[in-house]
Amino acid sequence: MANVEKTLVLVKPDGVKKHICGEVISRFERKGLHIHAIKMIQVPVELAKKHYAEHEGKGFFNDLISFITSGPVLAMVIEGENAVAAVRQINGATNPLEAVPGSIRGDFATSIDENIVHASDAPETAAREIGLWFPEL
Ligand SMILES: Nc1nc2c(ncn2[C@@H]2O[C@H](COP(=O)(O)OP(=O)(O)OP(=O)(O)O)[C@@H](O)[C@H]2O)c(=O)[nH]1
Ligand SMILES: [Mg+2]
Repeated sequence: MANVEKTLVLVKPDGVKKHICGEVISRFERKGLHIHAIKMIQVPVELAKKHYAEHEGKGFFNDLISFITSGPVLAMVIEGENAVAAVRQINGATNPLEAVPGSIRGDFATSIDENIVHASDAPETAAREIGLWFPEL
């Protein structure tokens, strides 16, 4: 297999509350990707701030931190060929109203504030985020 990558995926509190963790996992598995690591976590504010550091100073930063710490999150390392791009394709566009039907955000969300999933946006970002969320790996 060429270009095997790992990427960090979160099912955010809205996805956990909607009981669609299994649905989300199933979509990655059906694509041919593999779950390398997985855990349920109540996110400490410090971890949330490090994770979203690139958005610090933006108008929606405080809402982002409040939301991601509002309930349990399912954190996963997903592995496979071209995993970074493949997972973002399955997740769909950031704004669920622009995400195509058939993508997770297109199928299960209506607002950019609560868009079910997170995924790393590049291999370098994935390495940083996996280090933050899975320091034990
Ligand atoms: N309210 C609001 N939220 C935003 C906006 N842009 C991004 N967000 C939120 O911030 C999160 C992170 O933004 P980005 O990293 O730019 O988007 P992304 O990479 O598609 O989404 P993630 O996989 O969650 O990182 C998004 O998932 C949104 O929930 C915005 O303009 N307004
Ligand atoms: Mg992002």
